[in-house]
Amino acid sequence: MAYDAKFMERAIKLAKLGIGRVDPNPLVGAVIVRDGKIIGEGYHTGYGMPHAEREAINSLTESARGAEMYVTLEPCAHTGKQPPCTAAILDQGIRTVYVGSMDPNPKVNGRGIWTLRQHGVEVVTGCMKKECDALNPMYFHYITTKRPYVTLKYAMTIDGKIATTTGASRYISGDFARGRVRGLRNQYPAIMVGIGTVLADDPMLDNRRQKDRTPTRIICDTHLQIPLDSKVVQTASKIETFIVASERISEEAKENIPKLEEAGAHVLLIPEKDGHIDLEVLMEKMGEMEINGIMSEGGGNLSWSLLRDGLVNEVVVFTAPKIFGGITAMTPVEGEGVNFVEDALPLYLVESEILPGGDIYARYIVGEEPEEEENMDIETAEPRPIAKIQSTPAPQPPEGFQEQAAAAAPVKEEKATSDGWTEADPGTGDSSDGWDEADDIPVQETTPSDGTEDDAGTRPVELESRIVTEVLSADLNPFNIEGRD
Ligand code: AOF
Ligand code: ZN
Repeated sequence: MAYDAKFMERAIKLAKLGIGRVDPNPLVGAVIVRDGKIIGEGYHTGYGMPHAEREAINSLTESARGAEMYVTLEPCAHTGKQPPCTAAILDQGIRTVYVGSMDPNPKVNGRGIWTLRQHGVEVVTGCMKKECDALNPMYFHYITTKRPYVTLKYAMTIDGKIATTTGASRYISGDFARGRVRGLRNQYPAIMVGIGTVLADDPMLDNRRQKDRTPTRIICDTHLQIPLDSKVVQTASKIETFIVASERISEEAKENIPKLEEAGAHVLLIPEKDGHIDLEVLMEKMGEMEINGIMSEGGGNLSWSLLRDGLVNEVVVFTAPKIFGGITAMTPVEGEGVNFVEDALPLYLVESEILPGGDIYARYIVGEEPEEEENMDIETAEPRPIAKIQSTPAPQPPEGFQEQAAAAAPVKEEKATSDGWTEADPGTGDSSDGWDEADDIPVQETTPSDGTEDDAGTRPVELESRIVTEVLSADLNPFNIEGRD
C-alpha cells in the first residue's frame, strides 16, 4: 500500500493523548496498517512507560509481518528506560516505516532510521513533518540544550496594558480565554511569575482541572519578599513550588527560609545579575531538574529580563477588546527596552484565533521565520519487500549518516538476491554500543501474512481497539482546549 496521510494524522491524534504526562519525553503516536486497515495503534502514555511503537505492537489484532508503521517520531535505537523500538519493529517483520519528525536526541539522531534501513526495512522520512514537529517543540529544545523551553504568556488590552493605572488587572480577558490559559498550563511542567504578580494578585497558579497534572510553580523573588500567607505558600505542600531568590539576600530575609520550607516550598538561592536573579543560571538548574518547559506569566520586568537574555522561545498573547489608557498603566514587557526600531526582537505568528467573548489569541515564535521546509516526496518512495535479516554485529554508521537518514530515499545499497528479495549489507562494527539489539532478530520469512498465522507478536483479537475506543471518546484535538472547565 502506498503512503496515506490519514494514518499519520491518526498517529498525531494519538500522540496528543499523552499531553501533560510524558515530560520530559516526547509525545509520540504510532499506527500499524495493513491493506489500508489499522491493525494496531498506540501512543506514549507517560514518562518511563513503553514507547508508542511498542504500544502499537502490543495492541496488534493480527501479525504485523509485512505491514506498515506510521510513527510521528523516528524510532529509537538505544536502550533507555525502555528497550530500542527498532528491535521491536524488526522483530515484528514490519516492512515499511513512515516517519514524521527526526529525533534530535544525541542517542538517536538518525541511528533509528539507519538501523532499520540497514536491516532492509523501507523507511520514508519527513511524512507530515511540520505537523509532527509541532507536537514536540519543548522536547526538541530541551533534548538539545538541556534547558526548558520558555513561553511568555500575557493578556493585555488593545492599548497594550496589563493593568489599570491603579494596578487593577482582574480580569483583562474573558472567561473563555482564561479557560484556555488553564488548559495551556497543563501543557507545561512549570509556571513562572515574578514576585510583583504574587504581591499584586495573590494568584494560585494552578490549572483548576482536577484530572490534569498541576504544574510546578516557580516564583522569581530576588529579595525573598513573598508573604507567608500568600496562596502560593499556603498551598506549597500540595503543589511543588520553588521560590527563587538571590544568593545575596539580607540576613533578615534569610530568616524566612525555614518558614517557607516548613510550608513545603523549596527556596533556591542563585547568583545575581544586574540586581536580579541570574535567569540563565535558573534555566540551567530547571533543566537539571528535568523541567523541559516553563510558561512565564509576567510581570513586565521578568518578561523583559527573559527576553533580553534570549531565554524566550515563544510568546502567547490574549488581546482583550478593552482600552485602559493611562501613562502609568503597566505594559507586558518593561525593563529598559530597545532604543531603535531595528533593534526590536523579531517574532513570527504561528497561530491565531478570535475567541468567544472577543479576545484574540495569538501565538508567536521568537526569531526570524524559517523557510518553509518541504515535506519529503513520499510518492516517489517505492515500497519494497522485506529483506532477509542477517544476524550480524551492529555496524557503525558511516560519516554523514544523520543527513542521509533525513533523506526520503533509503541510503544503503541493496543487493538483489536470487529469489528477488533484497538483502541488507552486513556491515561491520562494535556491538557494545547499546543499540545493537536488533541483531538478534531471526531471519524473516518473506511470505506476507494472511492474518491467520500464529506469528510471534500476534495478539488475540479480543485485545483489539483498546486505544481506538479511547481515542474516539477523547477530545481528538486537546490543543484546542475548551474555554470553560
Ligand atoms: C518516548 N516515547 O514513544 C518514543 C521515544 O528513557 P526512554 O527509554 O523512555 O527513552 C526516551 C527517549 O526515547 C526519548 O528521548 C526519545 O529519544 C526516544 N523515543 N521516547 O518517551 C516514545 N518513541
Ligand atoms: Zn523507542
